[in-house]
Amino acid sequence: DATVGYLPFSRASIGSFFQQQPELKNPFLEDALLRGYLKRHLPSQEVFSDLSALGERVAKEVDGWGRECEVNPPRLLHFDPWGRRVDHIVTSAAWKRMKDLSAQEGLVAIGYERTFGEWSRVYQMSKLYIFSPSSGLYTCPLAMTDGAAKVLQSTGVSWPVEEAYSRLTSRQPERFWTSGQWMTERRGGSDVASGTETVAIPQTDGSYKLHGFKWFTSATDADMTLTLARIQDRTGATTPGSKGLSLFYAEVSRDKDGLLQGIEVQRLKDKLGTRQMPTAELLLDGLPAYRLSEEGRGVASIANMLTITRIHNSISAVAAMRRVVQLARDFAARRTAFGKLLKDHPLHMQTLSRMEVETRAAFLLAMDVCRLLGREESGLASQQDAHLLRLLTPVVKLYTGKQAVAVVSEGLESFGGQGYIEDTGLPTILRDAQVLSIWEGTTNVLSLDVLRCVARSSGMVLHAYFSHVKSLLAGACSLSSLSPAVKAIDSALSELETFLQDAATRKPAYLEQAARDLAYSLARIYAGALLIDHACWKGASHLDTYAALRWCEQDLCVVAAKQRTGCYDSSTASLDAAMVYE
Ligand code: UCC
Ligand code: FAD
Repeated sequence: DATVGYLPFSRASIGSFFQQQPELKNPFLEDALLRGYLKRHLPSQEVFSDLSALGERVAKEVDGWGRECEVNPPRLLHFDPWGRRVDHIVTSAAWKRMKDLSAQEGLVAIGYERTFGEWSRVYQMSKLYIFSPSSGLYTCPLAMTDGAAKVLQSTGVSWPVEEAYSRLTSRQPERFWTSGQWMTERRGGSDVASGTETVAIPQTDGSYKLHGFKWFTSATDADMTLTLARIQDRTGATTPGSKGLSLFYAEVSRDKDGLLQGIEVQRLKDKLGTRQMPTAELLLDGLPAYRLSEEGRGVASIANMLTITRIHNSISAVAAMRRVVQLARDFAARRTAFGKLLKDHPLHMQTLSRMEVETRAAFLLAMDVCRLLGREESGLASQQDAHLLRLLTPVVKLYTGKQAVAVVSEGLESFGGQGYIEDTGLPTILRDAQVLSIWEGTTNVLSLDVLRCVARSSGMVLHAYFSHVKSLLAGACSLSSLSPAVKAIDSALSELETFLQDAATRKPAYLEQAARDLAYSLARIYAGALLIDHACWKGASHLDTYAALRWCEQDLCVVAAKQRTGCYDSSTASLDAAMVYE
């Protein structure tokens, strides 16, 4: 019919407009703060070239593998075709490529080679930060591998773990091993002291056989593991509580017929996120193991692993925030609404800029802990550095874990409905962020860890914190542009000091009620001081100053503000419970 003419919507024709998708560009070149931070602290051409090359590979190739890990998740094959129990965890080709890449890139090795001295950890973690959001969660086994290497190093690299140590820290894909970290049992993952039922039966050759049930074991395709168990005496008795726990090393091996030695995989977990990675329930049924710690020193000995994995967790949290901001800003330059690009709507830019401030603060927090770790491992740490590392590890883990969920969630909204669409890959980022505040110590458990480390140091840890924050502000005194931020930190520090003095006169339950808010205050004040310090660096831009000012506008010492409401009083505690159960 000549009168109808061209029909844009007809039969198979669905119109000519297709929204351009956000493009993942080289995450190193796209990250002004990371580059600035390294330029300031580790200005090495070798590092820049390496990170730039990794960033290019991540954008062009590795991100696709990460997606493949998500859409082709691991599965458990209990039986072979002839009915034999094999408990084979089948993983994707992409997951295996991640392992090879991790070895080649030295993602664990760099921390132990220490080519860049005290900055080696910053270098290593910068690589992990670039890799993490595209890694298909391979950063999880890497975290545990790094943690295990650290424990083996601290307990002594000698028989029977020297081979394992050399494999965990190897750059050769065919030699590289990963480790598990099997702590959680059905009765409890936070309270491992009461929750651990696994027993270790001494063998005549000095080794042990483990019997128990591990409720969450991530990246269970690992080659070895560290785990906790109670040693049985001749009568079969064990010591309860933390004092009864010892640390064990075990290899995950198969016999010549491919059967797992001393382990049965009960099932793989069906999880909200981290679907790329197998997380199994394991029956330990005579698993051969070696004791690494003194008897009863299991928790203290695995603490080295916790420090490392919590730092990795913080890096992955910041990396998730950074990834969503990078994609969101790219999208804002491609999507039009109400006649202009999203980037030209000031309210949309305000939203992204708030996410950016959160991300910058989290980045500086996490990198500062890496810096401290590097100093400790190179023998350069002062007493103050050591105290700060102990205090800030749980603080940064708990704070960035929570921030990641908030920032990534906001980030998804910035893509509109597409942020909710599964095969854009965006929902994966949110699902995977949600675990960061749960595993490796929940927010509350880590807040209590902060209290414990403060209490056990008789004031030394807090002294280190206050003096370091003050020293970070020192460079800003002459810069009037930063003075509102400096004033805000100064006044938050005074409020914090007053709170702590008051809390010291009260019953322990008072401080326990305040633990989470205290940890948040420590994080916010410290992050503010780091932003100010970075803005004072000669290579900084006016936008670094702007970020510091924006950060310091918020309530920095939440614990003092909440205290004024009386919310830590014992009467409030009972009302909290009553209201919850009304
Ligand atoms: O979730 C897991 C793996 C997930 C996958 C890996 C992801 C990595 C990131 C990837 C990114 C993509 S594995 C499970 C993780 N589980 C936890 O984190 C447990 C959470 N619960 C706690 O942290 C608790 O606070 C406990 C278990 C540590 C509490 O145990 P105790 O026995 O009641 O604690 P005590 O009595 O306070 O501490 C016993 C000893 C003490 O040493 P001594 O006896 O010398 O005074 C403590 O000082 O252990 C020492 N200690 C520590 N030392 C306890 N915690 C620490 C610490 N954080 N740092 C140093
Ligand atoms: P619970 O300890 O029962 O905690 C429940 C709630 O109570 C939490 O909100 C917690 O904050 C709160 N709570 C507990 N104690 C207190 C307190 N004293 N005061 C105030 N609040 C409190 N574990 C491993 O060992 N190895 C692994 O490889 C591993 N992989 C995992 C993978 C995934 C995907 C997940 C989700 C978990 C994994 N875990 C692993 C387990 C994880 O470490 C635990 O789930 C976590 O430590 C919490 O322990 P729980 O589940 O027993 O919770």
